[in-house]
Amino acid sequence: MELDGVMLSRMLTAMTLMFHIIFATIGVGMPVMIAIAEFIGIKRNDPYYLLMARRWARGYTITVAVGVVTGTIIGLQLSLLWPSFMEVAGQIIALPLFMETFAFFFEAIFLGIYLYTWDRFKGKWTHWLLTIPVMIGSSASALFITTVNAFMNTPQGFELKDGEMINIDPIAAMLNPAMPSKVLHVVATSYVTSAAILAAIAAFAILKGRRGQYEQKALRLTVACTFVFSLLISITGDISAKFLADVQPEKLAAAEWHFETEKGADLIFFGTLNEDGEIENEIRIPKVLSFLAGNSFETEVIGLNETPEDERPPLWIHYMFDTMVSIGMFLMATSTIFVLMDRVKKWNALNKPLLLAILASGPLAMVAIEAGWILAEVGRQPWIMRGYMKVAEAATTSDSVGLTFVLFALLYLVLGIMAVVVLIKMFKNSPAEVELEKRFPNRG
Ligand code: HEB
Repeated sequence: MELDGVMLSRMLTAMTLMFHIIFATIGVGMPVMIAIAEFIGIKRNDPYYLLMARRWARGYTITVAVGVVTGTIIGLQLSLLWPSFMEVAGQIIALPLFMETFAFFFEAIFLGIYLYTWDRFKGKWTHWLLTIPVMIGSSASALFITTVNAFMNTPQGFELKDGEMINIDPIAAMLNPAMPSKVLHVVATSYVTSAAILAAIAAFAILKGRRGQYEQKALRLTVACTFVFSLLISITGDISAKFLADVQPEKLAAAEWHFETEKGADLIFFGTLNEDGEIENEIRIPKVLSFLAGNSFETEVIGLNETPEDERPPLWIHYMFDTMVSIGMFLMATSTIFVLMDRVKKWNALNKPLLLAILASGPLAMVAIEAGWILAEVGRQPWIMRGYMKVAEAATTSDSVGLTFVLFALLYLVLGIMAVVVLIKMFKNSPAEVELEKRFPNRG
């Protein structure tokens, strides 16, 4: 592999996005979890849930801070690394990019008020109401930024003449065909990932022997949320697959190693390709790809061979799809088993294997987020703006990207370590039970 400017620009962008998405995902999902915990706390007058909301909100500030830094870096890198793309597309995506910033400030302002007004209002619900603009702000910024990504997949709202955009209609560009499925899937997967991460933390505490009420209630709530949200992601994932089959068939075909157009197409799970390009060692589920593409086992699914050879996405994205879907099934299975076992008094839902599975589900959900984005981004190759501009045409011609790459890698390493250390310190010095005594000394 030759490390030219384009390759280095791609690597630097990929690294930045893969780091940023961790914090962005938590940023979208966590406000919802905080709002749910505080809601239950007020409703049942239960200090444990109120404490949960407080502690989650406190941890959330750290991840928001890192998200702001990496988000700003992305903005800078876009213009520095992809100047031709920004020159052409900049005018049309400026609107959603601006609205994302606006949504972020909206969220940040109310988050600030939320954090400083615990116990300051007469009515408890007044404080809870502040979670609504925070949730709206964070989910709206996901909506706007995903709109830009959707635009890169299905650009519309302009005409291209001599390399310049004319007749620009930014609203039409935002309402592009890929937008609904992507926004739904991104928001739903952020919710499930945040729930799964909080569940993993609760499971970890219980495995370490902290079996207090606080930990058990936190575990029940977060796993129940994982269960509900995992139903949502299977619906939105299905919508995404149907969208691809319809509008971006080459991405689905590459992800599914589906080479010939046919009806009753099989779903290929894992497997390998031999030298002749034949599929081996796969798990083959008859006709299910057709069903995924169009809700009937006889739907015709367009094969990769219909795409010109130099416009085919790399075939390794298949493994990204498999990883993402397997983890989705794992999340659904563990949360369902826990919720069921927890209902039956005789059964012990707090058994070690199940707790270990819940512990694993947090990091795994984040792996699925990364796999999903790699699938979506690499699956768009070779295009930066599908049908209009290839990645190679958009990159910078500067040759100092190599050093920049190393510097940013170090920066992310330091940021990542700092975030983890601060979070651990924050909670280690104040265990839940101690904090509960301090804040709610007169409870029942
Ligand atoms: Fe996913 C992406 C499907 C699960 C995360 N996904 C995606 C796609 C598809 C899918 C088709 C592509 C789209 C485009 O590109 O447009 N999924 C799916 C399914 C499932 C899933 C079917 C099963 C249920 N996911 C999942 C999970 C997760 C995810 C579990 C995590 C948690 N994805 C994701 C992401 C992405 C994806 C992040 C990127 C974005 C978009 O949407 O694109």
